[in-house]
Amino acid sequence: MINNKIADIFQEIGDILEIQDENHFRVLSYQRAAQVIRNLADDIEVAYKKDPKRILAIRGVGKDLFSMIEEIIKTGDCKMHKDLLSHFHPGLLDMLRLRGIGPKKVKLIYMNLGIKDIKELEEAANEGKLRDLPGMGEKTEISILQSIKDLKRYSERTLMPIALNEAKVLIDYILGCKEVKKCEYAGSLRRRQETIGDIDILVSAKGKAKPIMDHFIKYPHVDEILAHGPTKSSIVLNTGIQIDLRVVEDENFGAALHYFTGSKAHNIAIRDMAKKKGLKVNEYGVFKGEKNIAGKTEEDVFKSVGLPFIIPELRENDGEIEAAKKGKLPKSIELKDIQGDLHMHTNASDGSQPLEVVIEEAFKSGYKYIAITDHSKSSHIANGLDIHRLLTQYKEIDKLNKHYKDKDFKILKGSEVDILPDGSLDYPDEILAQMDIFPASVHSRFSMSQKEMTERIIKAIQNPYVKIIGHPTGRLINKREPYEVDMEAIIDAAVACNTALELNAQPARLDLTDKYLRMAKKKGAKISIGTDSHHSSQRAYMQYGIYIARRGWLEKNDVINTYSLTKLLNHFKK
Ligand code: DGT
Ligand code: CA
Ligand code: CA
Ligand code: ZN
Repeated sequence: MINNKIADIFQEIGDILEIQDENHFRVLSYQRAAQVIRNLADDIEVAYKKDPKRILAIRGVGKDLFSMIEEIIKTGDCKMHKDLLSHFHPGLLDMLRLRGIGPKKVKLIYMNLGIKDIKELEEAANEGKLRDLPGMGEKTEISILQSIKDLKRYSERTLMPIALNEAKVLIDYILGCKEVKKCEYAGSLRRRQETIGDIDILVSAKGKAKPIMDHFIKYPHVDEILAHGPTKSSIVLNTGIQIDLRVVEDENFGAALHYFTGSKAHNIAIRDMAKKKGLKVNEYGVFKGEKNIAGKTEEDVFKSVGLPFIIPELRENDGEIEAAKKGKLPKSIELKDIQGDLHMHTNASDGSQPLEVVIEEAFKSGYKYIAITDHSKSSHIANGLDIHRLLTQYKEIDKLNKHYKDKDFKILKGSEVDILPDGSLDYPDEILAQMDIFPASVHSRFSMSQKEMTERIIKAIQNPYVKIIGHPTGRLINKREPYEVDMEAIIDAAVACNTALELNAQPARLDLTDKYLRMAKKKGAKISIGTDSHHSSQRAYMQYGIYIARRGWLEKNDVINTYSLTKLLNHFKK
């Protein structure tokens, strides 16, 4: 319906005019029209096409607004709206999305303090600068900070691991309904994208769908029910995550799973390919004329268009279909290929468990080796180890290695060594020489220019003691942008120096990203998937690293911690 679009445009015009202190009645005319139009039951476009005069009959729509509506119907755009926006700080409109903040408050804050966006507003509220404005106080500041938090929660994409855990619990709940036959999640979550917009869940029913829908919307963690229909329902959980549930026919489950797994671009490419073979692909199946020839499983769908199964992680229409045609899909890495973890912290720095617990847990998990990599001395906040503490830890490790000697398990001496701003490392060479393997990471001075940062990291890559570069872009998803760095140059240097790059598996890092992993693979760089774990429970993060590695087209041999201990140590010897 075009109504919402028109209403949004009018609302924005009204808000901008109000912030700009325009005539009160003019402001109101846009805001009221927006409200009326949003509540109309009839589609304005349909009404207009039947008879344009019908639009003039809408309450609050006079000649001016009529011609704007006509313009939006005909061109999809509104010139006045665009002109207004082009002379306006867009951040001021974002501020309006905060609960309890209207145009009047935005104007007051902007005029008095020059605050132009939510970030500046948050800073000002934290610094107590808002409380002295007329009509505001400490309480207003607190409530503004709360609404900023809420807005972030609802507008940011959810980290894949968080969505994955939500989905697992929810699916268990859905399976608790007797009418459910199958239940699986699809969408970006199944493709293991690093962040998730919403979670798409498919179910097939043994009988009627209605009891499933009724069960679904009664999920205890529901904050809001957006839709409750016979075959599709949507809810928002109290974590802010939206869930779409669709009921599909069991005999079409595979086709639906393929369709709703996406990506959209992959679906379109498959559909076009099928068309050339005289087939039609949609969420109900693969059709030859009227006949549905493949819908039961995803394998059937791929087979019917002449392709082998393509794992969800690769379905981005980024070469996977061509590779599948040629039989050149990667033999994707799996969790069971992993032999050890080369990035782990203990409570000597900022981890939460003592050395022997970290080690025993890793041993019990079946790993063949781990590297203990506590922070180095310059990472003060993380309680980085000075040389004395480091060497004491190494003595402990020697002792523990004796204990595990006959158990096919080795503790490697390491450290997560800071790469200092000039590219040198945080310990002298004679200390580095005592380490078996370690990641070197940037933890300071993130704001360097791209040239400086690239040189800094390349210098570390060239250091003969450095075997791995930790979390190479430094980004924290939804929190901190990656630092400026020429990743192509980094990868080239890593290849030249036989230095591996890390895929840090912390949910908010997932760094390197799938795109760079693929670039690294193409250029022949090796990857170390490290959990950067600060507690044994974070061993589970390895799985997230594996998902992203699969999205980066990585195979077992691209990842050094799939190697046996001997192969790993030999790899760096030369
Ligand atoms: P998200 O939720 O933003 O993280 O990303 P997705 O990929 O989960 O997207 P979503 O939830 O909008 O839709 C789920 C899947 O449904 C999507 O991956 C592919 C399929 N799909 C949605 N819309 C279309 C469409 O217009 N055409 C085709 N071919 N597929 C679509
Ligand atoms: Ca989705
Ligand atoms: Ca969806
Ligand atoms: Zn780090």
